[in-house]
Order: sequence, then structure tokens, then C-alpha cells
Amino acid sequence: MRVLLVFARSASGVDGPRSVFGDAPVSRFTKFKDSVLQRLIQRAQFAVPPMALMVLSSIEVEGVEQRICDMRFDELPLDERWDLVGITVHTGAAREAFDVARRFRARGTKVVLGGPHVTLFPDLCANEADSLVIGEADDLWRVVLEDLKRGALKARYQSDALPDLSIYRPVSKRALDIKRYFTTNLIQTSRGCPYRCDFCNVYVMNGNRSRHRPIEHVVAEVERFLKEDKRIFFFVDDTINADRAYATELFTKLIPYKIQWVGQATTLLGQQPEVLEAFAKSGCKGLLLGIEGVTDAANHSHRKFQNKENALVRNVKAIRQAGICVYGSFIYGLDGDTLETPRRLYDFIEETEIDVPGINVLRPIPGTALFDRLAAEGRLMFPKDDIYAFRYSWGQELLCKPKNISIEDFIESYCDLTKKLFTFKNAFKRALNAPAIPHAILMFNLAYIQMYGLSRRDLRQQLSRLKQTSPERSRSFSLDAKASPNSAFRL
Ligand code: B12
Ligand code: SF4
Repeated sequence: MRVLLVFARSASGVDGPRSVFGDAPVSRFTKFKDSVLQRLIQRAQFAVPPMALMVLSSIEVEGVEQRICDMRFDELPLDERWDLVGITVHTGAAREAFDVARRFRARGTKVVLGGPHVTLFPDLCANEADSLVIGEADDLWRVVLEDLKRGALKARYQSDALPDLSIYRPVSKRALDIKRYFTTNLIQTSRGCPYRCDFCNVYVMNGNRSRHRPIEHVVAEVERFLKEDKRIFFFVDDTINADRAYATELFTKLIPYKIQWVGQATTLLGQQPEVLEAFAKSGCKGLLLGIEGVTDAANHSHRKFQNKENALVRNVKAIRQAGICVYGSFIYGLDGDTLETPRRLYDFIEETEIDVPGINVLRPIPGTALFDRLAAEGRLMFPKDDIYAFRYSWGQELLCKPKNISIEDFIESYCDLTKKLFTFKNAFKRALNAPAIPHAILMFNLAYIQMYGLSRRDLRQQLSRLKQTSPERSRSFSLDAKASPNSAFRL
């Protein structure tokens, strides 16, 4: 039996930044430059394989052959015969995923959907598939494939408990075209998160505590992966240092393998010397830190309590001093933010010498506590019930009204901040200053000149469209400053 696993690309963002206002007039040169850079950025920067589909295609069932179609690279093989098509559905790319489902179903092929959006909104997905898999599918996928063989596919698969991660489940790369990716060494050591930031839903989908794979399984995976691909490793865990003892033991055991790796950690790492040392010695070259806001007021307004204002600068500096580059992930537009925030973000980035700053706009993902709250407060700028309205982009559109800043001031201050941060001079300065992987730091910063330029163009386009819409619409989005000071932020 032949099973195809599909990863759909999103409308814009890391899968290749494109304007979300495609019909807005731009010069021919800009059009050409955008399309060249879009392809370059997609290939060079973020092209890692979809881990969920690696996991599913590693589950072996006799008589079943599984293939991956990554739509960032491949055309859909619509004319081949498939016994089942499985599609991973992310909320911001649900439109694309459902479109793929419809095209296969129109040809009589059975479709099963899974992934974060299905886990969060099974009822909204039911009409788009023959079968749904709700939640983590490590055990359920085998059941689906066995049922397929028996011709007895069920409408829903869901288990009462989260999968037991202590079971040995080796991840294989056999369904991947290894060469096309930036790296295929993706490893997940844990699932779930002990925190509850209101703009996130990891703790809802994967549980509110960390569950770990046994250390020996992870070490064996590193050893096996190294035989096929010697490139950098990406530990996809959301908070790789959440469990200090586990992280210290795991990465100490990885020291002899002399790998290079990147991952995602909390800022508390700066206060965990033993973990930091194990990370640095085992080849950690860069970490994404979810800093979000630089004040307690901003972070606490979104239930992010683990980042303490008075420790943030020290923690970031400690991590960089250990030889690890920092990708600082910030959010502008948090409820505690004011027009003073861009200057504070800028000063923080200068003081800590963060290697790659990422300035995100607050995005209410459906299914998060933030989404529900903003919907109740009437601050969403898209229809609550339109599941297609929320799409992944690169901060190119404002999706909710900031609490203390008018939309106009917000967009202008965002533009000023990102213009000042992402320049050729800063890109080279950050690369020269980087504690490790200077080429990657340069590449990221250069790509961001283009990507944030696109965001500015699109946000201004959104603003001018908002101003042109009917009086009721612009009044409901309140373009007039409610509580914002008059002085727009200028650097
Ligand atoms: C690694 C990662 C990335 C990487 C790699 C993405 C990639 N190419 O795979 C990078 C950094 C590039 C990235 C980018 C983005 N990401 Co991301 N990312 C993650 C992260 C941390 C881990 C995902 C992962 O690999 N998990 C491991 C696999 C094994 O687990 P899984 O994906 O949950 O899959 C299981 C089940 O869902 C299910 N399943 C999944 N697919 C399918 C399909 C079928 C057919 C079946 C049966 C089952 C099934 O079975 C799997 C095994 O149990 C998650 C957070 C998290 N903890 O999940 C966020 C997460 C997936 N990302 C998210 C977001 C928002 C983004 C971005 C939009 C960020 C941005 N602003 O640009 C982009 C979008 C890119 C894109 N098109 O997907 C959100 C998605 C929310 C949602 N409701 O859809 C998450 C959940 C984080 C969050 N805070 O909410 N991301
Ligand atoms: S943002 Fe990070 S720390 Fe907060 S709940 Fe999500 S995964 Fe956990």
C-alpha cells in the first residue's frame, strides 16, 4: 500500500517571505528582487524537514510504503496512485492543507489529517478529511496504517493518554531527500512545557509538564544521525534547559560526539552554570531565547513569569560569554507595551549585543488563551470564526489592536525600530562580534534586512487600506490613539 505524507507551505513567512498584499503596486526591480530573495531565504535559512512527518514515516508496518511530499520543494504527485494521503495541518496554513486534501479527495483518494490544528479544532477539520488523528500520533499512526490495510479506516483516532516517550522509537530519514535541506539532524528530546504563556498553545497540546525521552535513546539517535548527515543538529524542544538535571546529563554525554548544535532555551539558562557549561562543551553554537518583552509589566501581562526584568541582561550576556550565539525573540505589541517600548528594545539589543534580534508582532493564534481574551475584548482585527483569516506571515500584518498604542503609531514605531536594527552595517557588526558561527549570523541578519523591509511595506499597505475602509470599520479598529502618547517613537 502506498501512503503519501504532505507538508503544505504557508502563505508567507519562513517558508519564503512573500507580500501578503500581492496586488499592491511595486516597481519591476522590487518584484524581481523579492522573488530572488524569497527563494534564497527559503533555501538557505529555514529549510529543515517537517519533524512530524519524519516521525510518522519512521513507523514501519509491513506492506506499507510511506513517502514525504514537502510542498516547499515538491509538486503534489496528484496523478500517482495513493491508498492514503496524510497531511499535517498548522493553524496558519490550514487553508493550504485543506486545499491539498480537497484535491486528493476529488480524485477518490482517502485523506487523513493530523497536527496542531486538528488537535485544537477537530470539529472544524472533520469535513475536510476521511479520518482525523487528534493529538500526538506516535502510537496512533500504526493503528491507522493497520486499519487502512484491513480497509477499516475510522473517522477519528484519539488516545486518552499522551504517548509514553520512554518507548524506543528510532526516527528514520528514509523518506527524506537529505540533500535539499539545510540540515536533517532534527531531534526532539522532550514534549510539553511547564510554563503557560498566553500567546502559546504548546502546553495545551503537549501537556503542562516536560516529558523526556530516555537519555540513551537520544544519544543513540545522535550517533545514528551522524552516519548519514554530518551537518549541524537542531534540538527542536521549546525549552531545552527546562529540566536542569536532564539537560546537564544529556549534553555532557554528547560531548565526545563533537557535534555542533542549535536549539531553543529560556533565558534562565544564564543562571544555570552547569547546564551552560554542558551546552557549550557539547557544541552548542546558538540558541533562540523567547525574551518577548524586556519589562516585567510586558511579560506578566501575558503570563510569562520566568523572564525576570532585573536578570535578563545578565542572563543573555552570560550565554554569549559561554560562546553561544543568541537569537533574541521579542514581541512588540504586548499588553504592557507603550510607545516607549521600541526604544527599550533597541537599548536592550545594543547592551546585550544580541547576535540576531527577531522583532515579532503580537499574533493571537486561534486556540490560545490570548486569542480568546482578545476576542472577548473586541480587539481581534479578523473575524473570530473565520479559520482561514489567520495565516502565517512574517509580522506583515497587524492582527489585533495593541492595548495602549494606536494602530498608526504602532506601525510607524515598528517600522522605525526595525529600520534602525536591520542595516548592512549592523549585519556585519553582529557577524564580527558573534561568539560562534559568524557566517550564519551574517546570513540571518542580511536576510532580515529583506524580510523586515517586506514587513514594513506590508504593514503600511495594511494601514492605508484600513484608512480607506468604511467609517464603521476604521472606527471599530480605532485608528485614533486611545491611550497612546502623541510623540511617535523615532530613533
Ligand atoms: C521546530 C518548530 C519549528 C521549526 C521547524 C518547522 C518545520 N519545518 O517543521 C521552525 C523554526 C522553522 C518553525 C517555524 C514556524 N513555527 Co514552529 N514550531 C516548532 C516546534 C518547536 C516543534 C515542532 C516539531 O517538530 N515537533 C515534533 C513533532 C514530532 O511533533 P508535532 O509537530 O506536534 O507532530 C505530532 C502531532 O502533531 C501529530 N501530527 C503532526 N502532523 C501530523 C500529520 C498526520 C497525517 C498525522 C496523522 C499526525 C500528525 O503527530 C506528530 C507525532 O506525535 C513547535 C512547538 C511544539 N512543541 O510542537 C512549533 C510550532 C509548530 N510552530 C508554530 C509556529 C506558529 C511557527 C511559525 C508560524 C513561526 C513564525 N512566526 O514564523 C513558523 C511556521 C513554519 C511552518 N510553515 O510550519 C506553532 C504552530 C501553532 C499552530 N496552532 O499551528 C507551534 C505549535 C509553536 C507554538 N508556540 O504554538 N517551527
Ligand atoms: S512560549 Fe515557550 S515557555 Fe511559553 S508556554 Fe510556549 S513553549 Fe512554553
